[in-house]
Amino acid sequence: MTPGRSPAVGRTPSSRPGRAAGRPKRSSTWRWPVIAVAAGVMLVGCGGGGDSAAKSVDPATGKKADRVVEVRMLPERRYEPDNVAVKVGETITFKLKNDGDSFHDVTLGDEDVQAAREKEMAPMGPEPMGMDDEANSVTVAKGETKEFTRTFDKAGTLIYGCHQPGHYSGGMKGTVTVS
Ligand SMILES: [Cu+2]
Repeated sequence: MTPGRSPAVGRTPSSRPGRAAGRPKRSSTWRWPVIAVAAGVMLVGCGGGGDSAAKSVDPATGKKADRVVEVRMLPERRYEPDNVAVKVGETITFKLKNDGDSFHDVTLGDEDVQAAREKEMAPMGPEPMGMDDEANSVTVAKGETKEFTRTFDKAGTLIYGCHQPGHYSGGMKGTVTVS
């Protein structure tokens, strides 16, 4: 989106938990048109810390969530649960609860999306850090909970992975099975 920028510029590591520093403007290969909308919704949600009503609608489809699925991030760098089964057409609000001892994040997408995110995070260094939320990536500080809502309109398997340093390669991932 901003050409010619070095990867490190504009990605403000937020040292304080819960603050989305800077503007979500990183490029993502995934669903470009909805990013602006999603970012707006997430920023609104971040301010109050409890405005889940604003986030229980999929910004891409306008559909209200059919149900809420809670996913916990554990200190041993795992998600609980690590598989979520949904029906085609269902809209799910994921409630992401960080019970770990550092930042964790969730990127939802296929293998390519995971690989791209891993590559994007690589230059950020070895320390866990907060990142601006995007349409398909949400970072959660320890002790905090965030939500995002997504409609699953195609059968198949998606992955949710954490791309804090070493987490994804260490197995911090889960699957959404859509059938
Ligand atoms: Cu993690």
